[in-house]
Amino acid sequence: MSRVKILSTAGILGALSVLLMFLEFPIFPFANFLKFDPSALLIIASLFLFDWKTAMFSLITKDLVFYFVKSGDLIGVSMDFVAIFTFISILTIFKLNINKYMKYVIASFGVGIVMVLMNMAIIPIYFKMSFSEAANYFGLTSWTLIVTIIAFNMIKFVLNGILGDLLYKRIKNFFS
Ligand code: RBF
Repeated sequence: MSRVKILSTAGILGALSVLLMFLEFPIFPFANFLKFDPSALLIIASLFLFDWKTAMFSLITKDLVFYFVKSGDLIGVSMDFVAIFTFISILTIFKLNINKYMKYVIASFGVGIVMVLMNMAIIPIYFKMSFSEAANYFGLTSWTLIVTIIAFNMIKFVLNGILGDLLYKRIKNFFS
């Protein structure tokens, strides 16, 4: 497939994933700034169909378009970007020959750890209170907020990984 075709397909996948971002909803009502949406599945399909660089192109398209079309929330979109970037990067460098679903679970846990650190840095800026004050504000302790962030990211990425893989299997012949 030519580079031009690959990049236009990647752009289309990114633009389509913006539509899926509109389906976002909080998994845990008490931490409603963490919103699940199925858009990462198209970025993951882009990774499986092509490569890391092409998937990054789809991801940048998705978050740029979503920022301008819907959210205007630079921090929220950036957090989604970092989480998906981490997931596809771990899947790319992960070379152990294990069951693919185990890979999704391990990569999602990695995303969970990275996003706990990101949330510790960003929550004080976003909510203008310390991490532990924000946890109390949501009716949680710092530890239960950490567990919530890990659980959220694991649910988001295991589901998107499975759906992205299913879509990839359905459309791969079309692109070969
Ligand atoms: N998205 C994730 O995938 N994982 C996160 O850990 C995460 N943390 C966020 C923390 C804050 C303070 C905000 C504002 C957003 C966060 N997001 C995260 C993105 C959020 O779930 C949603 O996709 C965006 O806000 C776009 O609506």
